[in-house]
Amino acid sequence: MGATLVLCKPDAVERGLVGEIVSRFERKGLRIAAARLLRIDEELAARHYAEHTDKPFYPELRDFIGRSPTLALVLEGPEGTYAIVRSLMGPTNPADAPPGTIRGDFGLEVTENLVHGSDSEAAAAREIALFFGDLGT
Ligand code: FUP
Repeated sequence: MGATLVLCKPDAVERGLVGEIVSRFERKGLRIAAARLLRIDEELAARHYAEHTDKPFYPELRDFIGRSPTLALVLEGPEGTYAIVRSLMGPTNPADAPPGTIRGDFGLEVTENLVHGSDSEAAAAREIALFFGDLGT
């Protein structure tokens, strides 16, 4: 069994693409284990994107991720679920993402890239605790 954190970012919620995105994960066979709609404030953004806070793009990323609600999900599936999720998402920059991926089908630029998925088992454990630790998932 594996689990990973997925964020449907503010652009996905604003554009009404949450159903489409979640449906793709469900049709793949992954299961929703937890979900919550929240606005990511500056403190949570800095913890979630700790490795990016010194990067030049961080202020734009922080403002974007907090501008309206995000749907956070824990998805469960086989071992390596985080990698399955990332393959369905496509590369970070939607301009490079092939058709058939979420970013390739719905995105145009790197900040507003619709979704986040943990990039390793360790990151998944850390990020699930960050977003759902208080719920005991
Ligand atoms: P990913 O793992 O695909 O979410 O990508 P990264 O961890 O490398 O980047 C995290 C977020 O930072 C991306 F979703 C978008 C944003 N970003 C930029 O806005 N500009 C960049 O040059 C790189 C990343």
